[in-house]
Amino acid sequence: MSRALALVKPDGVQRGLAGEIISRIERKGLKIIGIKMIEMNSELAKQHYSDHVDKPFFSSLMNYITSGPIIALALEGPNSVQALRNLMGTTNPLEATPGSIRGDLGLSIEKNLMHGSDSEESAKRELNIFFNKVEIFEYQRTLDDWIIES
Ligand code: IDP
Ligand code: MG
Repeated sequence: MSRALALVKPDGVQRGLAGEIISRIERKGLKIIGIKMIEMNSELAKQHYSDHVDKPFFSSLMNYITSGPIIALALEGPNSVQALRNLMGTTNPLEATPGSIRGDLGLSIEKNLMHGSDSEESAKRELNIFFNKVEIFEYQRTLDDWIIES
């Protein structure tokens, strides 16, 4: 079982698509083990996107991601990183597969609705940034035998 971080970015919240995005994550079978609305400050944003500090779009990304509330989700499931990345679609919504969240709902490479961890290693790092221990809930779902290989 692995864990991943998803964020509904400020445009997702503003456009009233948080429910749709979270619903798709739930319907896929990923288990929500943590959820909260926060507004990212520049310190948090820099920490989260530290890999992108040298990119030409970094300052624009900082403005965008701190421009309004986001919803952070801690997720669990078999290969949850891969499941989430496939559900989300590629970075540029214009190239994302129809059926994916970005492919169906977005047009902007920057305002692309959501974030999803890109590896197990970054998932661990990112979950530590957004959630502390008491905000993560470990519980059994009675339906899991129908969703997950035993
Ligand atoms: P990802 O969100 O699909 O993992 P990353 O390459 O990690 O994509 O980029 C982080 C975020 O930076 C993207 O989700 C998007 O909001 C923004 N971004 C990425 N590439 C560009 C670009 O070329 N122009 C503007 N913003 C970008
Ligand atoms: Mg990324």
